[in-house]
Amino acid sequence: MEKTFVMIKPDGIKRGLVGRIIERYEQKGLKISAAKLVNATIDLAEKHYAEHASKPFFSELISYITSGPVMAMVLEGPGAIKLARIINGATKVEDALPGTIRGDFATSTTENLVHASDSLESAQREIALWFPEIE
Ligand code: 3AN
Repeated sequence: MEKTFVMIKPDGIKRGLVGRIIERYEQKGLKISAAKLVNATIDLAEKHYAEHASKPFFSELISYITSGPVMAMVLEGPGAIKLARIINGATKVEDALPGTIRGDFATSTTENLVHASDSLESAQREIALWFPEIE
């Protein structure tokens, strides 16, 4: 069964949207195989977003993701990687369609509530990074 790494970011926790966000993955058949609240260190956040290190929004992204707890999850199911990203919606707030998590709830591109791995490689890397205790 395919696995993906999904994270509800600090704005999702602060706004009390955890239940409504998780419901969307579950109602499309994705199962939670691991979940925990994490206060990400700067080191963990920088490793997670390593591919964005040279982007102008990098420092803002790191401060945001370490500004409060995140809900880190491994979700599994057929086509889990693509499905979780479709459920999340587009990265840019103005492109995220109604019916997606970001389309319905996000109000900014930086604070866009959720993350999901974008490929099999990213999923494996991110699951190992956030859940080193999982084999
Ligand atoms: P996604 O989370 O949809 O895979 P990425 O990987 O391109 O998007 O970007 C990672 C995170 O960086 C986004 N979730 C968002 O918080 C932030 N981000 C991406 N592009 C921008 C941007 N143009 N301005 C501000 N923040 C951005």
